[in-house]
Amino acid sequence: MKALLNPDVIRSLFSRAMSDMYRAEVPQYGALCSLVGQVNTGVLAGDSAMAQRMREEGQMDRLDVERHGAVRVGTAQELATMGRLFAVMGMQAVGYYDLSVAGVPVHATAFRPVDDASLDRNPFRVFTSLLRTELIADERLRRTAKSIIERRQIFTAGCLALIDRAEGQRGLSEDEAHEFVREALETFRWHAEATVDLKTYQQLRAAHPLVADIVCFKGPHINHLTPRTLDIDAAQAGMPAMGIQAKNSIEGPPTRAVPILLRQTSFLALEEPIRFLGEGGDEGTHTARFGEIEQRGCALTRKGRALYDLLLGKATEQSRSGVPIEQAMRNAFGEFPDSEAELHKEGLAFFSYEPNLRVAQQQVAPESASVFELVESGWLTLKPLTYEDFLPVSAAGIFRSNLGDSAQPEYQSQGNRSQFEAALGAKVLDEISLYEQTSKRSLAEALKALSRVAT
Ligand code: OOG
Ligand code: NI
Repeated sequence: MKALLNPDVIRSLFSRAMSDMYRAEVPQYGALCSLVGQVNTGVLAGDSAMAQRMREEGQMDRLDVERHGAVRVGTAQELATMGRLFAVMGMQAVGYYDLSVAGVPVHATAFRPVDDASLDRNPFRVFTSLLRTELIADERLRRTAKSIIERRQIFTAGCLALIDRAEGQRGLSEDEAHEFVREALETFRWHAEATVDLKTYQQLRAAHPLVADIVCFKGPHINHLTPRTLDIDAAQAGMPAMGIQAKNSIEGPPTRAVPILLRQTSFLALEEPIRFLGEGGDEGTHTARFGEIEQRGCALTRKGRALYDLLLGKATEQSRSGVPIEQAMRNAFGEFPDSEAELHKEGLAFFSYEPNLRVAQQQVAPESASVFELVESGWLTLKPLTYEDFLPVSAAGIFRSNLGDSAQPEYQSQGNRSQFEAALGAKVLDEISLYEQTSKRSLAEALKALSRVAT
């Protein structure tokens, strides 16, 4: 029997290859990566406790690897095959994101590793959106769009064959994995030639820039990659000096002592030359590709998430009445508790638990002690669980800032998770349940370790 690679290894090979391709294709992304590198070095030099913690947790050597990328597909078939392709790399569909509420005619999921060890080995995930053709109002245009995307094949024959093989033999050998990465990469490559004429492109673009982006090309080019920054405020402030045009504001919660969820910002998509079909080979441009950076904080419980959404709503309301959005966010989020102890006590955030065996040896915990008492008296140490997912309102902000047009249509639409799952051919996992399980497992193990000391 031939030896099969761990899917985490295939994911690392793939994200590396994707990063190399993107840096070569989008030089500005390379500049952003250098900026992030400088900012991260500065933060670590100034905060030796953080540097120490990251070294202990083995995070240093993965600091530079990309956290996520994004693609947009056109049909159920494309989404389902995308799901199978990512499964070869140990990535599953987590979360459902409805973007129609923000005037973007797609819904989405994130393909990502789910267990801690895999996230640790390589955190790469892909935010994957599916076009909702039913949101194209004009019926003739909708039919045009559908017939174009239904005719195309975005995966190479070699890639499809290797997905089949991986499913059949439950993995890939090293040679097969290298070939798979080469073939899979083709799907994500940029094409400077459109598959339609300029007029069709313009019509689809008028329906929504995203419709044109998804429909008019040979495949779903990777539209951004996102490294991790340790100080997103500094990175945002540093962009102009590097000649990088940053998006106006950082998406997500404001700066806090204890970071929560996800903060992200991007540089604006580049206007790139495109050749269109037709006699004269019309020339035009298209904006799709950009670079993004992210900073992750702790995962919130359902209660914490409800509070986040409530305060985000308040801030949005304030900003509609003229308060700058950053100020509005700071005003609203004053109400969100900002210490680990409070977040834990009020059940707003998820934590893992470390047993403190030295304390337990000196002083045995009373049988009846609650988890909070064990934390307060030092038997258990808290560690926030990192949020590994996305935020629909932030994602919509990232989409919008990169579409060029400021006016967004208002869709009379609800999310449609079951339609998305039918297209994918599988249910998406519930992200909050994943954090819940991790937290519970860690608590059970910590309590067991403490009780072993006690006996
Ligand atoms: C995806 C935008 C969403 C994020 O980080 O929230 C996203 C896209 O533009 O296709 O990547
Ligand atoms: Ni992104």
